[in-house]
Amino acid sequence: MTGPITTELHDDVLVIISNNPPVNALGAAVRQGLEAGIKEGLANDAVKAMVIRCDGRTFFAGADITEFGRPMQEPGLPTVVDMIEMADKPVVAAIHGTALGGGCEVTLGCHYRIAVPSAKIGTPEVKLGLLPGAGGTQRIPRIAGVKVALELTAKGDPMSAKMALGAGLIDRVAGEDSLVADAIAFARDIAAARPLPRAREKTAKADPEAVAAFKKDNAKRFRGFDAPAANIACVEKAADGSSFEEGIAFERAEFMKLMMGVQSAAQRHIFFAERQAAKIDGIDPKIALRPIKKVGVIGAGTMGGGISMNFLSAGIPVTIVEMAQDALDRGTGTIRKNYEASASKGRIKPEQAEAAMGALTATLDFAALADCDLVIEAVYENMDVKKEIFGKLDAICKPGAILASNTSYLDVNAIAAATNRPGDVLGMHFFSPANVMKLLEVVRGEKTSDDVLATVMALAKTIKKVAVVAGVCDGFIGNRMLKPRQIEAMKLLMEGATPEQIDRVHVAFGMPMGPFQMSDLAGVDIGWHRDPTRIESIRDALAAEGRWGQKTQKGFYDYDEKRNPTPSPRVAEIIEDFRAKSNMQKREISDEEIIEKTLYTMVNEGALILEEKMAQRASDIDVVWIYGYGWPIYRGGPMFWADSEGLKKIVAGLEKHGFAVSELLKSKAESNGRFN
Ligand code: T1G
Repeated sequence: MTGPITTELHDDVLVIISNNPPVNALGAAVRQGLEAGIKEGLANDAVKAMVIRCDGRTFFAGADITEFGRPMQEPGLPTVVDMIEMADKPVVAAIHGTALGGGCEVTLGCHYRIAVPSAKIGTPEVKLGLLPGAGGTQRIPRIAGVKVALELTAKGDPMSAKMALGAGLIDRVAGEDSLVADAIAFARDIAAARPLPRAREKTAKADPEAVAAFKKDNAKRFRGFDAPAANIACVEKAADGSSFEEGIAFERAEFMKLMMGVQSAAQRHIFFAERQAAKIDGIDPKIALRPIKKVGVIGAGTMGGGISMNFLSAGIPVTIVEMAQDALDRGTGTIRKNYEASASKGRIKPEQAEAAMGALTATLDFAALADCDLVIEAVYENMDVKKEIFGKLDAICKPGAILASNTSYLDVNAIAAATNRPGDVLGMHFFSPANVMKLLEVVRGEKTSDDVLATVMALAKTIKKVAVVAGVCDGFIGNRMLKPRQIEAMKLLMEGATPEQIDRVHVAFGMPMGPFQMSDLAGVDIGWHRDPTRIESIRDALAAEGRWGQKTQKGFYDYDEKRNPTPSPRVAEIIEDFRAKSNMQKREISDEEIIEKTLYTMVNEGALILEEKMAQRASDIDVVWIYGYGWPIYRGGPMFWADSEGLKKIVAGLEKHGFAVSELLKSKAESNGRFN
């Protein structure tokens, strides 16, 4: 046999092997090879049972997502799965790595399943805006029941081999290093067993209470998404007394609806965009990286503590430095509290928390950073302070150490110029809370060397961050686009909109919160000049009255003790005062105008970022906004969203309100182009 599938005859057991790196995706050649392999086993009388297994790091990790949107080549995956299930000889799935999506569905078509303890099994299609389209929504309920099926399909998180054994989704657990032998032995054990267990012949018991509870428990998580409801409907169909064929037809129809929809296109876009962001154009992916065995963090505040936890949790020792003992104690105390909280919630084992704390060295002695391979400065945003720190680091850190600033907008080139080793300097902009938010903007200075950049991008994966390369400009990528949004939102207040109207429009769009809710959370006083007598803006007026946001129980909203917001009459007065002083007339503001002024301007800024090469690609900008600001993933990020809205419409909206449109956006709109 040619192509990615080969077969091996072990006496009376035929082993069908896939070798399709990197993840044995079920592309056309694999499906064709599987079909041929099964036919070979059925045609050979010496074969009493078959095993399907994969070489490389994982069992089939799903359909080949790169094939979506292109004409499907026969045989389709449902056909292959049906063929396996209807075989009149037993077929055993030998599972390692991650049997996901179509890979899981191949196992469900098999009559028996054996997995190594470290294997994971699941149907994450919902994370791509889809559902298991090769019978998974009909077979899982029949094998494991409605409850398990809801969790696996509508939430999309995989389960361990142990849990899958408990749920009946696998029949045996193999030795971690003896899967092939154990699978062949298992196949021989059951070779004569009849009737062959076929999921399609089982019955799923309806469980309306479980469905209702599941919908209620996940209402917030599913808000705005189409796919979860479709998965739930398919699982209900499997248990409503319909025949397997009726269920499959229903699943197919629901799958095609999702596949043709913009949400799945958006979520598939982000799946690849996130992986593309890790690649640095123009740098050899095999470039030698600098070993990072020990990390130093300067500053034990909220950011320094959160940054330290990323490395400690990845098993990388951290030396954290502060200027004063009480600040150091507060910082390390917060780190310990965070780990203890995670352990008490069962997110990590107590011994993991202990190990992390054991790898933390806290000191007031700057010289302790001398043997660190990477030092991250996380002190407050003052250029003079940062220059002084980097000058000191230059003097004490060993040659080859990487020096990074966590600055969120200051000029990384100026910081690098404070050292004699600008090639070793770059920005690592973490998002608060740094131990939770997945986004890391890696800011490439003019002189940052390639291996330093590549080292930090690879390190980001180690600490489970989604990293995006940004150029040196005010606000890099994310905050640079946030700026026009916040400016336009404030202007709209002067023209007659209210904070709650603008926030409502953004939340309805799918953002986790609107501009003013975000200001109250982050702090209205951030960046304020602190002079209560100098009142030049609505924000100055709020800050001057101590309306600093949630932390003072009042900001753009008033808050009760549970931090529930209510519109503030005082804020309305302040806005009215400013409007009067500026001789502005209040007018009706439409929701559409709010979108045009706050989101179209963000897209325009994104286009300028691309023009100035401050981002490598439009999809990187999408990744920044999904992972740094909660942009709804089913809209694919600002640039993908603009493409789906139509760039001509974006340009028209900007011009209608007198905004200068970026050349790149204009030219793309004129040529019916897209950013992605
Ligand atoms: N199709 C095509 N390419 C894939 C792929 C897939 N399913 N999964 C991964 N890749 C590529 C990925 O783009 C990257 O490429 C490389 O493999 C390594 O991936 C009918 C319709 C398996 C847990 O959703 O979750 O089946 O960047 O960097 O961190 O019902 O990949 O190297 O060029 O992520 O070790 C359902 C998606 C599909 C699983 C491995 N399956 N994949 O993680 O490596 S829809 C999924 C993952 C479906 C059926 C339906 C992860 C992983 P490059 P990686 P990793």
